[in-house]
Amino acid sequence: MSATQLLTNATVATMAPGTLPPYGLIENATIAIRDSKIVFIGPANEAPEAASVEDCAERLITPGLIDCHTHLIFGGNRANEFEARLNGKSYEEIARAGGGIRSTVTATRAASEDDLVTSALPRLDALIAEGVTTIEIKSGYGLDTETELKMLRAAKRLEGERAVRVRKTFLGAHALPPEYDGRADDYIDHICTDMLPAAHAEKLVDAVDGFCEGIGFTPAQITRVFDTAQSLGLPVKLHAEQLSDLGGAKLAARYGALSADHLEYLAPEDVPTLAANGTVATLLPGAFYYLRETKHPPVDALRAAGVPIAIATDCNPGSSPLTSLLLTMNMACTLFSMTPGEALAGVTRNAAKALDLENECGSIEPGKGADLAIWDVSHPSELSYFIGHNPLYKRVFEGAI
Ligand code: DI6
Ligand code: FE
Repeated sequence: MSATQLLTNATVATMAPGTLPPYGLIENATIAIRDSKIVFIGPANEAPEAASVEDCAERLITPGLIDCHTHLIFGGNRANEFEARLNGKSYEEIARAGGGIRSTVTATRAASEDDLVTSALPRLDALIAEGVTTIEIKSGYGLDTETELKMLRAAKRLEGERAVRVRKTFLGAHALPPEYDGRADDYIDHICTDMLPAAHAEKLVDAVDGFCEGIGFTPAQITRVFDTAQSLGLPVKLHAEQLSDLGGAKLAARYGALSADHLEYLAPEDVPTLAANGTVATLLPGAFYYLRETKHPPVDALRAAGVPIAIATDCNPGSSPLTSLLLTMNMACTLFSMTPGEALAGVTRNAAKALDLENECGSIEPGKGADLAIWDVSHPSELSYFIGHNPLYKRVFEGAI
C-alpha cells in the first residue's frame, strides 16, 4: 500500500451529486489520497496520518477537468476553409463541394500513426495545462478500416505519452468517404460488418458515435450502426440536431445513449426523452461560436427537465479548432446563458457521466480517483469569468502531482 498524501488548507468544490447550489463548497478542507484514490475529505484534525503534506494556501481545488467530446486526432488543418467562409461560403457548401470533413480525411489517411500522435500532442498539452485529466477522442477522419484503426491506436498511445485518461469513441459514421459516393447504405454495411467489429476486436472502442445530419447520415442509417454497437455490448452517443432537426437525440436516447451532442436544433418536446433515459446533453459552444450559429440549444428546457448538461471543446479542424476548456466554460455562460456552476458541472460531474465514468472521476468524494486541479483563485466562478487567463497552479492525476 502506498503512503497517504494530504492536500491541506484548501477551498474544495467537490461537485458531488446532490450538493447543489452548485459547487458543494467546503472551506478549510483537507483531502487525503491513497493508492491513487481519494480516501478522506474534511477538517484537518480528522484527517488520517500521512507521509507527505502539501499546503494549498487557501487555493481552490476542483475535480480534474474532463473534455468529453473531441476530435483531437486529425491530419492537416483547415485554415483555408476558415478563410473561404469569411469570403462568403457556408460550412455546408464547403462540405458539399468535397471540402470540409473530406479534406481532413485525405490528410489523415496520408499521415502515419506517429504523425497523428505528434500533431495531437500540442493540442493535448494545451488542454492538460488547464487542468484536464480525462479526454474523449473520436475517430471519424479515416472512414476506412485501416485509417479508423490508426486514429484509435494513436488516441490510445496518447495515454502513454502523457498523464491523462483517454476514452476512445468510434465515429466511422461521420461522413461518406469519396469511394462510397451515392452508396451511403453500402458504407453503413461496411461499418457494421467490418470496421466496427475490427476496431472492437482490437479493444479500441469505448463507445460508438455517429453524425445524424443532412450532410451526415439519416436516422435509419444511424439505427443500423447503433444495433451493431448494441450487439457488441458497446454504449452509444450521437452528434444530433447540430444544423437541423432530424430527431437524432430522441433516437439516441431510446438506445440509452450516454450523450446526445450539439443539440442547437433540438425540439423542446424531445427533451423529456433525454431525461427519461438518463442521456446527458453535451453542448459544444465552440462549434456554435465558430460557425456563427444563431439558433441556441434549448438550455431552459433541458434544465427544467433535469437533464445533466455537459460541455466540451469539440476540438476539431473544421467547426471548432479550440483547445481551451476554460474558454469553453466562459462561452457556455456568455453564449448559452449557463451559470458558472453549471459550466463547472459540465466539465466535471456531467462530463464524467457522458463517458460512463461517473463512478471513477468527475467529483471529489471518498472512493473516487484522485484527479484534481488546484487553482490560484478563491472562488469557482472565476474559472468561467476570465477569458484567456489560465489560473491553474497544479494538477493531480491518479494521485500524482
Ligand atoms: N460535427 C462537428 O461539428 C464536427 N463533426 C461533426 O459531426 C465537425 C468536423 C469537421 O468539420 O471536421
Ligand atoms: Fe463533434
